[in-house]
Formats: sequence, structure tokens, C-alpha cells
Amino acid sequence: MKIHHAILASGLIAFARPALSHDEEKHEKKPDRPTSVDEKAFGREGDPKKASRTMNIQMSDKMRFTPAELIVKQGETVRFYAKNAGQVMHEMVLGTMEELKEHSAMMQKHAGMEHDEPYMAHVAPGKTEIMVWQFTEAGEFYYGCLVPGHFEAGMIGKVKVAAKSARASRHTESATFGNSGDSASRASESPAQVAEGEIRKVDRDAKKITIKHGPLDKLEMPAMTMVFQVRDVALLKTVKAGDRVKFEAEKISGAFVVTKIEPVQ
Ligand SMILES: [Cu+2]
Repeated sequence: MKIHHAILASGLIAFARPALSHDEEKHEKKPDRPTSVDEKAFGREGDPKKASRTMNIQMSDKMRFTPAELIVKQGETVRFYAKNAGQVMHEMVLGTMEELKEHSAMMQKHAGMEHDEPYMAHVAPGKTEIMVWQFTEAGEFYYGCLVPGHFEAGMIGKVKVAAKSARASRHTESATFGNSGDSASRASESPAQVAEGEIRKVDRDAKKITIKHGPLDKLEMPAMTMVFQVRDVALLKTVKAGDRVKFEAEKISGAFVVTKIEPVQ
């Protein structure tokens, strides 16, 4: 009877699909995970309701953040009010020093590129943008402005995350970006790249679509959430935010353009 019960019970569990344990979750290849589960070396998107602190960060045309150093506790969720006190565009992008340097190099290389991740705030002159971030790992991280030239001019700040316990288990993601062996004499046009991704935003008026995608080798682009343009707005008719899609993208005169897109089941 006991054996019978066990089988029955496991059968029921499989059917009812309750909350999965961590171990099971890893094996479950669910492509449409919510943003908040995306774990970076420096934390993850924070739940605004759980923000325990608010920090005001001011950005100026002197290429400085004020304050330029923050101390937070591991596990803490911080609501950042990023204020642009200058006359030009600035941004506050969180990351490891390595990631910020890569990002900065990429921004130099692809000047027309726009991307949109939960750990970045693009702030127009005079405006304030809100970003909520949870610092899940202890260590030293940074925030930089990746508008071309700004990071290089010293527009960078440091976040010290104090460890909650002695445990220090930090996974450093290997940097796959930047194949410097690649021919540098490539024209602005790229070969078409076919990829899969998840739609984050559809803006028909601006003819733009935001897609979270994996590495796009042909466009020399690492995995990120990126804003693409479309030529024909009709392309956006069949898709909406949250959809898994297969798409084709090209770099056309410096802009990243989606030329084909279709939902995948
Ligand atoms: Cu800036």
C-alpha cells in the first residue's frame, strides 16, 4: 500500500505542478521567465514593493555622479532616483567593471544602438528616472554612464555591497563579447541574423520593438534586451509583449532593424 501511495502521490504532483524546488527549476527549460528571475553577478531587478531604501543619484555634464560611492547590504533592494541635472543625455548603468567596459566599447562601436535592461536608466536632461535593483551578491560593483565618451571621462560610481554572511559564492560570467580576431574592416552593413527572443515592448508609433535575445554573433552583439527598429509597421501587427518570437535582424546604416518576425509556439 505504501508503494502504491507513493506512486499515486508523485503522479498527482506531476499533474498539479506546484511551486517547483530550486533543483527542479534548473532542469525546467521555461523560456518565458519573468525579468525578476534574471540573475546577474551584481544582483537582479528589484520588486518596488520591497525597496527598503531610496537613493538619489545626480548626473551632471561635468561627467560625474553625485554621490559617486554607495554602500548597501547584501540582499537589500534599492530604489534609485537617477536625476539628470545636465543639458545632455546621461545614463546610469549598473554592472561589474568588466561589463561596463564591454558595454562602453560596444556603445562606441554601435553608436546608433539603444538597449533597455532593468539595470539601466536612460535619463533625458532635466528628467528623473526610477530604477529598482536588489543587490543579491556581496562585492564591489559600479554604475557608469555609457553615453559615448562619458564613461571614459570618468563618469563612474562605485557600489560596495557588504556581505550578509561569510558565504561568498559569486559566479563570474565569462565574457564572450568582443571577437577582436574578427576582421575590423567590416562595413556598416551586417549579414542578416536569425535568432529567437522574447518581446518586451512594441511601440508602433515609433516603429520600434524591444526584444530580449541571446548572443547575435553576426551583429557582434552579446545577449541583451535591445530596441530594434522596423521599416514596415505592419511587421508589428502579429506580435505583442511577452511573445516568444523568431526574428531576423540586420544592421542597416548604423541602425539595428528587424526585417522578419514571427511568433513561436
Ligand atoms: Cu553621461
